[in-house]
Amino acid sequence: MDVRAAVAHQAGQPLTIETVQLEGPREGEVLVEIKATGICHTDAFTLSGDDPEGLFPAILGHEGAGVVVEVGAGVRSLKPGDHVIPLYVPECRQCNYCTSGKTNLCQAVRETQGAGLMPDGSSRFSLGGKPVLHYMGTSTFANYTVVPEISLAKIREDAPFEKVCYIGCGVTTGIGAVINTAKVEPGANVVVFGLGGIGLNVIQGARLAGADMIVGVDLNESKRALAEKFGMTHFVNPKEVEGDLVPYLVNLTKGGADYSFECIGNVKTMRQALECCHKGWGESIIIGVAGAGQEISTRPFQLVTGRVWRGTAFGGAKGRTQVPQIVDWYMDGKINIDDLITHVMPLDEINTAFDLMHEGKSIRSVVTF
Ligand code: NAD
Ligand code: AHE
Ligand code: ZN
Repeated sequence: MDVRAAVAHQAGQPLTIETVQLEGPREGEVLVEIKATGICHTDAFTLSGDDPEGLFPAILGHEGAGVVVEVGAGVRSLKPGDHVIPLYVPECRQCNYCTSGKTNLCQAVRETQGAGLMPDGSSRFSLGGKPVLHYMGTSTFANYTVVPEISLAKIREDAPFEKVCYIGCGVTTGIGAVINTAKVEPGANVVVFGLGGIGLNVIQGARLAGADMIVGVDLNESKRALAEKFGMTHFVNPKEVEGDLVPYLVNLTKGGADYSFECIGNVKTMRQALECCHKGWGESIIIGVAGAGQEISTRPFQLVTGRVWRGTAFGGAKGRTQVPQIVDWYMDGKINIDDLITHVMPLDEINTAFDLMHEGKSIRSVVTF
């Protein structure tokens, strides 16, 4: 079938809107009509050429929501008409990662997914007879996409696509990092580096968890008001701090953060996030994604003296199980998504979403089809 897609032909170039061909679902696969997709910083990161796994031409996008149109042979858990959120971290419930009880990082299709292919090693998308690659197993920058059954969370039918698509990455990543990964406890002091589409969800997660002090760190003053609305108690602009940021934050939190979260993707702020943690127990969670060749460093003494450095993907969430619950939280008014979706646009204007992100003018842009 013909589908409308934003194609990434080359690193560093804008996406082009084209009609591409999409084959139907094979065994264990599902054809989904995408109704809405968010644009995450990770899409921009891959498009920039900094992603070691970035491959072109590809159809990017990993924060979508839509409706099942057709299922391939052997698909049992979904049927046409079901509302779904595609998952870049699947949940097969059978691999030793899924059954370990220690991680959400299902590996059932990770190898082919990282190569831009479906689990059988081929692509369903093509243009002029040449394959176009999938991205993160989801490729939501197209009005139709094919996704493995294990990479789809079934959600309730009254949830608005243009809002809950954000649960496909940013919301779950931020809130999940607090609840699943850090397991922040009531009364904890939290420092959040980067108040964008992820960091603001860390802040609302910290408020849900009952954190006491929630410090937000960002170079962009315009993020302050929204962060306060979501629960930030103290704002720090590093440009306005005299001297080093780390002792400033340690002093502000009266000894250091119980938990810090890096939501930028900058290896310098990753170090600051670790080192602003409380001696003896502070834990720093890396969420931001850093480019090829970048490495983190610190004095080992920081770890010897009890600070813990951890990371999280998709907020540690097992998607088929937890995403429907997070949709319920939104529908019950327990979490706020609406105020974070600052821009909505048609697919034709998707490059504007990248511009707004780079200019620091949006939190989340959503494309509706
Ligand atoms: P964003 O662009 O919306 O937000 C980044 C924020 O960081 C902005 O507010 C910006 O002003 C601020 N910032 C930039 N440099 C700074 C600095 N030196 N000091 C302080 N603040 C600074 O991006 P996002 O969509 O929120 O994504 C954030 C990061 O998280 C990206 O690296 C993205 O790739 C990553 N990410 C990771 C996961 C995961 O599962 N681990 C999931 C989603 C996104
Ligand atoms: N491909 C990159 C890393 C990109 C990355 O870290 N992706 C996160 C999700 S970011 C969502 O916005 C992730 O889930 N990682 C786990 C995984 O298995 O990919 C690289 O550096 O190679
Ligand atoms: Zn993302």
